[in-house]
Parts: sequence; C-alpha cells; structure tokens
Amino acid sequence: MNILEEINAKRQQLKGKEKIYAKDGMVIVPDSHDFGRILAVGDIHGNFERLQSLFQHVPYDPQEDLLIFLGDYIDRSPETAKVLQMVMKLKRKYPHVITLTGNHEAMMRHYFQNHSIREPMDLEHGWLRSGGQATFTSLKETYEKDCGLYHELLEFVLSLDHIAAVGEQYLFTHAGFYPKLSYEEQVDDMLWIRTEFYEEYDGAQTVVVGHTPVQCFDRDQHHPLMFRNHIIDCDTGSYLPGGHISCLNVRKMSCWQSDDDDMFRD
Ligand SMILES: [Mn+2]
Repeated sequence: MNILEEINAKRQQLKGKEKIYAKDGMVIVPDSHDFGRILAVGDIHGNFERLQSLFQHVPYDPQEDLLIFLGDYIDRSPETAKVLQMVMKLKRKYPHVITLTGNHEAMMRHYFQNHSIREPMDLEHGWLRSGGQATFTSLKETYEKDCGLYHELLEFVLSLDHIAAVGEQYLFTHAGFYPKLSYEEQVDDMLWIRTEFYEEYDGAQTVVVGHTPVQCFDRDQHHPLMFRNHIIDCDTGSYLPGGHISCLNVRKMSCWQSDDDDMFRD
C-alpha cells in the first residue's frame, strides 16, 4: 500500500472511535467535522517576536479548533528556546494541537544522538552549518539557567510527529511525500522533499506544507501559495526581510500573519 492508501485504511478503522489518533509519527483525525477551524502554522525558525505577533491576530479557540504546527520551530534566529517553549506549552495544555517535525528538528535530533550541550559546538556537523548555531546557543543558555527545562525541550523535539491526516480532505506534513511509496519507506524524506512532490502529486487531497519559502517561487510573494495540484505552501519566510509567519485557516483558505516589522531594515 502507498502512503495515501495506508492513511485511508487507518481512517476507516478509526471512524467514530477516536477524535485524534497518533502512532509512530502518524496522526489521524478521522472526521474533520469534529472541529471548528482547522489552523496550520508554517515555519517559525526561532522568530519568537513574529510568532507572538501572529498569535495576537489568530482568534484561536482551543476547545473548538484544531491547531497544526508544520515544523521548523528552530534555527536561523536567536530565540529558539522561547519558540519551543511556547509550542510545547500549547501542545501540553490543549488536546487538539498537533506538532509536526521539520527537517531542522531532524538535524538537531541527529546532532544530539552523539553530541552534548556541555561540549563545545561541533562546527563540522551539517546542523550547525544550516542555522543550528543560533539554536545551540539558545539551548545552551537554557541549559545553564534551567537544565530541567532544557531536557523538556529536547524531549519535546524527540516527540514530534511526521504527518497528520484530517478527514478525507486534508494532509499536513513539513515538506511533502512520494505518493507511490509507503509511509515507512519515506518517514525522513517527508521532511526534505521538494521538486518530486510538487511535480508528482496529483492533487486528490489538499496537502498543506511548509519547508520552501514562498519567496523561492515568487520574490514578491508573502502569503501562502496554493498550487494547481492542491499543495498549499505556508512557509512565508519567517527569517527573511519582509517575511512573515502565517497561520492558514484551511477550510476558508484565508490566513493571519505576523505584523510587518522593521527588524531587518537598515
Ligand atoms: Mn524551514
């Protein structure tokens, strides 16, 4: 079975039994009508100011709404620990919050498999060459102030899910997937894939992703982009000048964004 057949079979099994089911990185919400709004937040990349600014605008109702974070909470900006703490708190407090992993969290997990926060940074590692230095510094500060919190944040990053299927219509994952492969065959590729997904996906369901800033498709674009094959890219360049963090109201195809700011202007 390919990934879409697997998800469909699982959903049929779970219908009427559970509101949200999660196992081995796959989250299934059998019936999307159990929720009011379906909200998806794109890449954050340590930008705590923009994340706070975004949530001042989103009329999030934790009882009614399903809130999905698409991953890449960390790297490139200095306030990663604060971002992780905020997302972790939301996830712990409210049962209808789904937190997916991005490729940046995958690099961080890989790093800490054989490195410690107590040692100097290993600058040879790919994570630290991809914006991880900012995260390392932020986590090291946290470790020195409150090592319990540091371990909670690390555990949280280890616990993130890989894909969420909501009702028959919607899929959420950080980067995309190979439609012909099984879930097991591509658990990690789903965090990195770009061209093959955009080219091979046939658009039967709406797939909401982050990973590629919309500015890569069109320099003047700052809103989530919907493609003809029903892929919606919600990464609106949280770390770029003039960029935003966006929250998509999936059913309505409208969005809220962090305010314009001048943090990158001269
Ligand atoms: Mn990203």
